[in-house]
Amino acid sequence: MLDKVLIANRGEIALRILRACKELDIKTVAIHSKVDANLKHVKLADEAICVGPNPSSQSYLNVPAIISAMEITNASGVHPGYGFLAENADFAERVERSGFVFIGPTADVIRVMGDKVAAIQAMQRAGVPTVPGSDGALNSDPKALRAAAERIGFPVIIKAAAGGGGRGMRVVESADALVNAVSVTQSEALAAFGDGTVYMEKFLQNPRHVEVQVLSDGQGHAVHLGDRDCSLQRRHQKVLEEAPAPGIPDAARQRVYESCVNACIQIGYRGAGTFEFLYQDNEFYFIEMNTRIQVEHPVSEMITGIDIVKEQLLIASGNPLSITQQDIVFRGHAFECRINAEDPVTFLPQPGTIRAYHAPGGNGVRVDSHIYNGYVVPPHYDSLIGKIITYGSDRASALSRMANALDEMLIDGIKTNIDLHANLVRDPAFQEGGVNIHYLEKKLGL
Ligand code: MV4
Repeated sequence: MLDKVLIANRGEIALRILRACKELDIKTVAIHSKVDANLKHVKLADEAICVGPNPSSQSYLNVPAIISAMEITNASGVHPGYGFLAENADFAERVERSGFVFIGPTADVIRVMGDKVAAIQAMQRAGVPTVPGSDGALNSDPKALRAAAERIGFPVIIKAAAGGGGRGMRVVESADALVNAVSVTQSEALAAFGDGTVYMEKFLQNPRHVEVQVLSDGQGHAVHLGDRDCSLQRRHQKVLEEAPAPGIPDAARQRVYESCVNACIQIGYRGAGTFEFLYQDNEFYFIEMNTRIQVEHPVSEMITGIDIVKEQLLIASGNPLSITQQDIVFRGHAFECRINAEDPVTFLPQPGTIRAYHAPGGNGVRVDSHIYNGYVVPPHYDSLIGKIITYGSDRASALSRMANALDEMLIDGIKTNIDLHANLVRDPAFQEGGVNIHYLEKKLGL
């Protein structure tokens, strides 16, 4: 078993990882920037090291400082959380070359999934359904571009291979705009990612974002933990998630689960991972794979009773998966509201001091947050300050618990999006279930 884990992250996920380590009797090392010395997990960790000044580039992304911290503390592994270095293949490689365990997949697998063209090709080989598209990278030959688009059918979307999460994409409605759109997306991708490779997919007009959570040990065993619907988003930032995705026929669901599990075994996937799909007209279309723990992992934990972070630590310690698919019982429904320190009108981050904090509670209510009275939300990082997760035996009861939990929660001193959530959970279309990726932005009048 891993004996000491360095937590290369901050905020709620760092605290989440610390709690999982404690349950497994693993010693913890917190790293932090200057301003983050008072984070809750820093206070609770066995050891803490300041790795640099406030900008992430000099602290949470400072690879030499983090590796040094592992050496100084004699840590055996590093948990990257989400964001920062979580999907940086070069970091994973340096960690392993320095003789430490990277809690996640191998650097090779991270690298394949970071290249969206390679990821799609790997999934196609493994039998995962993908969006009709260009079968690889595009060149700039106008004739070939036109032929590809006409085979796929307009509208199409041009995406950067090094992009993902909504960065570097352009929708093309007709043939006359195609060549220019490809060339502009190539230039933008080259400038943004240092890689101008682009590919083409059929543009799906009103899909839902449905993703499948997996656990795989890299030793031939893999399971899925069902799906999550993350369609409620604004500018590619998820706002509210739920598990399972409502209203999906069981046959389609089981087919896609099986393809994800097979893919994990085929690519030698190790750790927790997420297959992202667009879901439209009863069909799943793979778009990307995330090789990290995700913000919204708690909703899957609630409906399966499995602690995904503990499973990551067990897998990274070299244990074969102890759970089989038959052991996993899906029960009930869960929601997660992401609580952000942001202006409710402009959505701009609102750093500041928390003057009063009352967390909601009660049956089926979970709060994953690092905040406390007097905590200062710094301006340097993501505005997520916590998550409310509710569970119920059915969707309506989980949603009613969320409405009550949001009303109970009080955060004074900074602006938050709690009222937005309180409004959303009372929205008739959302209550009905199955709204698409455009619903929230339309509701907000964007
Ligand atoms: C798409 C799409 C429609 N058709 N691909 C945006 C984030 C990135 N992960 C993929 N994205 C999209 N890819 C095809 N072929 C629409 C989106 C998209 C989206 C996807 C998921 C969640 C929110 C979204 C918001 C706008 C566009």
